Amino acid sequence: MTTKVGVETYKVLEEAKRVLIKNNQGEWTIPAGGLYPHQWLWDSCFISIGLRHISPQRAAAELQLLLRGQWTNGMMPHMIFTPEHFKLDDSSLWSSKNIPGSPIGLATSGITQPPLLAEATQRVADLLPLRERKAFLLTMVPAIIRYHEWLYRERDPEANGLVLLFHPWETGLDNSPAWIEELRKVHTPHWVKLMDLLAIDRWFKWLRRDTLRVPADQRMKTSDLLRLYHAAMDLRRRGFDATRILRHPRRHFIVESVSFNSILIRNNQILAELAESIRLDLPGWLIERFKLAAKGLDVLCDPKTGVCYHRNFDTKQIEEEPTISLFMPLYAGTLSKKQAEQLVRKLKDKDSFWLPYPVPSAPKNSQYFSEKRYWQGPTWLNTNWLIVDGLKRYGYTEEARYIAEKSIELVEKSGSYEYFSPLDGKGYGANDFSWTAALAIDFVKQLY
Ligand code: 2M8
Repeated sequence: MTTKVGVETYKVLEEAKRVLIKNNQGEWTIPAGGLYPHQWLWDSCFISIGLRHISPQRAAAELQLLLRGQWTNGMMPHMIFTPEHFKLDDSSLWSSKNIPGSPIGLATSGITQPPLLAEATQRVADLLPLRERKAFLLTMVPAIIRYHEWLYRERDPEANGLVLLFHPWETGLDNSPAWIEELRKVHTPHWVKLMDLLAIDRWFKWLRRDTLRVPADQRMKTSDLLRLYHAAMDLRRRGFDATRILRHPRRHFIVESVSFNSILIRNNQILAELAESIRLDLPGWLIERFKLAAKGLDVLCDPKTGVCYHRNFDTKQIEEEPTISLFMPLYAGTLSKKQAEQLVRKLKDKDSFWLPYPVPSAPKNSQYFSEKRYWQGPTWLNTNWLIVDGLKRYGYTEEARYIAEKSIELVEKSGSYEYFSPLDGKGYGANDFSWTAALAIDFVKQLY
């Protein structure tokens, strides 16, 4: 079968299946061999969304295994470490075993990632036979409720429905221009300043494991990576405890992110549906917070245009740095029809986002734009998936179809790369990347 843009979809399906089999670890999947040897939270959610078309049972296991990493306070860590791959920059950075409430006998990170568990759970459950579905939901839903409770209890100190993030890794969009700016403000110790001043970034290449596998011009600068480690070490020193971190907001990266909150809002809605389907009551205070969340997001948005930017928690300053996050409120479903229309117009602007292979992680006319550099320009299939889902729910079927077809075309043309040039579709980052493969399968299934 061929798509409108001439892609032979069966070839894409075969390629995607090969990648998922290659990265399969039994009951869970690594994002990619070498560079990403552990289990990541939102990767496993995206992976299960594609994997359910091959085996709903295996997709269910992928999500259930994530629950082994849940902390007693409800936090879902962004990484669960595989013991044989412990590296200096991995588990020792977090030392989770020293933190009360972390899972026993398992090393995890101490921060979270975009909360897509409810979405993934619902999609997988829909394809399971009735009896298995119920058992699956009975294990997943109470854990997801505890996770959303943690998010609103620990990360919404002003009880306004907007949750805070303490690290760019929590956003999933690590070096997105918006986060690099915020990070540089608070995590530039003297030694990093000196590195920048003397431009000796490349002397510290040995500290990195990513650039051993991927050319340096596709990743972030070493000094920025060191800032990320510095931020993580600061959080660890405070036991990842929100109360202690919020005591000195000026010293930490603390932001109200549009993309994370948008994903949370949609997942709140789905969680409420899931709980109802198994006759489980959500706590009253949580339902109230879900209602506030949509209004909370409005605080970050221009009511006329529907354009939303993140806010620095300490200064309460809205930072107008355009990135892929601009389009996440479409996924949240919180925009009025008029605002959505304006945002779609922005999406289709040929000088910024509507490039030959949309949607770039940063607009072409941004000073940060680089077609190869990680979250500063390349097109990623996971953000495309979220935008496509939002566009469809707002009735923009043509635009949604176009982005889905171009996403499938990327995989046919270049393979299952981690990210792609939005200009010519060339693949960059890790090859044989799991969520690219999984979401290509889902896009094919959505369209044909
Ligand atoms: C990237 O992030 C990790 C840290 O969490 C890294 O750079 O090592 C991001 O693209 C993130 O969104 C993704 O979940 C992770 C694994 O694919 O890689």
